[in-house]
Amino acid sequence: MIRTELSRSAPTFSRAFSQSFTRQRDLLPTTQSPIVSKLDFFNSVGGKDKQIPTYRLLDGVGKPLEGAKLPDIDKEYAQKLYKNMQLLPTLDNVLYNVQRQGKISFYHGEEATIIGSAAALEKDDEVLEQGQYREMGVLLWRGFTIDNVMAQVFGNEDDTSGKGRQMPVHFGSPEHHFHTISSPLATQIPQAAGVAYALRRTPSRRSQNIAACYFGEGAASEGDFHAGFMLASTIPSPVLYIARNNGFAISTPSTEQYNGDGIASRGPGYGIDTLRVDGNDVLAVLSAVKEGRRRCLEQGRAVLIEAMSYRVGHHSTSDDSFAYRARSEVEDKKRIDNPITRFRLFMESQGWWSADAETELKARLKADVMKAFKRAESLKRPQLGELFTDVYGGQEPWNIKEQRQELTGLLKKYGEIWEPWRKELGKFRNKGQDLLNPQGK
Ligand SMILES: Cc1ncc(C[n+]2csc(CCOP(=O)(O)OP(=O)(O)O)c2C)c(N)n1
Ligand SMILES: [Mg+2]
Repeated sequence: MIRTELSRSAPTFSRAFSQSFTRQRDLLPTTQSPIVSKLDFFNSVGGKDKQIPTYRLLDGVGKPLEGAKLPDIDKEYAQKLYKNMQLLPTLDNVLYNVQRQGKISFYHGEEATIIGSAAALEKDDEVLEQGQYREMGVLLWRGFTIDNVMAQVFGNEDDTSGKGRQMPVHFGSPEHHFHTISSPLATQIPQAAGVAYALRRTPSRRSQNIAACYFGEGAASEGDFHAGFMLASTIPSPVLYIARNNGFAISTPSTEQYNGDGIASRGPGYGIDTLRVDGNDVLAVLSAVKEGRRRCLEQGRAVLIEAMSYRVGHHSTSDDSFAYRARSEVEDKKRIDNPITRFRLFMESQGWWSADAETELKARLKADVMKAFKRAESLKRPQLGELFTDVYGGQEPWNIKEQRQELTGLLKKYGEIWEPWRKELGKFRNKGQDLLNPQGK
């Protein structure tokens, strides 16, 4: 309409000029966004009223979907995946029943997401995970032992993660490229973008390694999520974000956590390649994370995978989830869609697993975990003076020196004569003598 009026009111314009004017005017500045004339709000990246689909290979009873391209795995590899998946609930159960350290968090229900992704990463990819917990399976897959786990949980002298100075299940291991966990949620998301950028700038690791960053759908509500995604989006670097959407952030259900289509819908907003995967299907997670990793390296850019699952266990030992969800809901999920059962049924259908193997595995894992538990319990805590080592790199600063002196003074005053202190000191290697008598005289 306007065009017609314009050409009528400007009869001296040449035809060529008028056409180019029209073309330019039909484009928006700085975008190739197609122009439509229908007033149509949308709230889904999948198109009108559609939800983002979920990638899956095995159905609920372990049968491959029609057209599913299964990853190329053999019997040994499948058994390794399965054993690692089974180890997580075994550790859960033992720690749950015997825990005396306050808060320990659990894994029930997310074994496929954790082990499937662990298996898809290279062992020297840098892993950053959510404050506190659920990705211990990645460490175990990489060779961190059950003894290592127990030493950290008990904070004994064998604890290589933090010499007994961290909260339980706050693991870390430079040897396993596993960055030490810190409690505040989502802090690892911008850090992972930075780690990936550092990888890109390190010639020996560029195009070789990625940073893999796990977080829950609850953590994705933190400001750090957006800061991290912005950084990863605008400063391209190979970071693979794995969002575990397990339906809950402690007692907050995901229905109250966001109003969009999960976490996956946010990826395209940041220009990040995104996939939603069935987090209870270990083979689908394995394939998805392998492909995500490949894309990260090939494009040198961030990728987002949202793994859909359900947190079957309580949030932690300090949570009773039946206060905010029905016991029957949990029982139903356990029965209908159990990631371990699903994979076991698949293995059985391949002739790779049997009832006898199952009984033997469960008994062996339980015995291994109990043995490590008893050993960890019997060990001393590190020397008390370790409290002050490795706090900072380089020269020890004055405040640490001052604190050591203060504690030594208190030990001299109360260590021998006050029963609660005497008793407590007995739990440490050398009973505080490394501070009281550093020369060993
Ligand atoms: C910044 C911050 N806020 C609150 C908490 C307390 N907190 C610990 S775990 C958790 C829930 C996290 O939920 P989600 O991210 O979905 O992970 P999930 O526990 O389901 O694996 C909360 C709120 C925290 N650790 N850090
Ligand atoms: Mg959650």
